[in-house]
Amino acid sequence: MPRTLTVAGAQTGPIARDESRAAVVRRLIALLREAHAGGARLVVFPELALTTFFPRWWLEDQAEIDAFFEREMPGPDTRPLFEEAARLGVGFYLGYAELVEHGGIARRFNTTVLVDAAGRIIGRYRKVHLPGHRDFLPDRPYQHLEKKYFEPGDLGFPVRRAFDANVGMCICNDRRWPETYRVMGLQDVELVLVGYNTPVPSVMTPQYDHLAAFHNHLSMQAGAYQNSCFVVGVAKAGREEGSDLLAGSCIVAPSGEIIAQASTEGDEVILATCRLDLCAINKRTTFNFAAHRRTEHYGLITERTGALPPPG
Ligand code: ING
Repeated sequence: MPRTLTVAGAQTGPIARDESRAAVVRRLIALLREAHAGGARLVVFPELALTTFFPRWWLEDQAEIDAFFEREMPGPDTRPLFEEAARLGVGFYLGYAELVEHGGIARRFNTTVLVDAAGRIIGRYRKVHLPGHRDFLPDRPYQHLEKKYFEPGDLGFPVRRAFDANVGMCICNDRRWPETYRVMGLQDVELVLVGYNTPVPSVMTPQYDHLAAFHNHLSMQAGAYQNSCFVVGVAKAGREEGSDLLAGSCIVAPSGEIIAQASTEGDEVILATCRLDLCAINKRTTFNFAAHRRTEHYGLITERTGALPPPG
């Protein structure tokens, strides 16, 4: 009997700055119900799925900034999503801005939680790779200030057993870094869940804006293939507060093939029944890490942060 898991990507269209949490949660519940009707046992929502992508703005008033953060998960506005998911027996990945007090100090992370079919949080991940810049850049149509509003994640890239699979999570820019997938690959990950908010133009690399969709899929297909796992990438998409966000939500097989893909820039459910045993094909052969990796030559990957050119 093959081990399968039907997963849904619940792409959302834009979220307006003044859209209430309750209104957004109603949209998420509608997507969850559609995914459940399609047979999904696990639903992946985007990064920062409860609010507009506020790092596009330079904000100075801390109360205004903190209005985009959740101090509890679930809280009064998000509990209906947890309750409906538990009623339907569906698990989910939910990205949001997390504000947590550690020893009386406020910490702010770009976070996601993994929730099981009973509505319990069984995993948490905090975004490690924060793109963009920390200071106001006056010559840009909008900013990308994740380094201003969030701390780098402090939980690593854990993989846990859930939904009868080895499941890992990451967020948005993490999907562009091979280290993200390899750390999870070394934990035998079979399913990587990743939500994203990808502004186009990116304001950092206008030279590549015409390749935004290609680089999005390239990153996830490479990660899936090189670590022989499924990747579920889910966008918040569309024109959001005057800034375009890339769509292209997709589900990638361990072969690197895209097996499901969104075709709109709005709220849309994509579905795939993942045959998890397909992960074993390359885990046992091409990417049999134990048989082929030579870690004695990989030291620079963790010893050195930035690139150093050869002498001379
Ligand atoms: N967004 C973008 C992402 O990694 C970006 C930032 C865009 C980086 C384009 C490089 C090129 O998809 C977030 N939120 O990380």
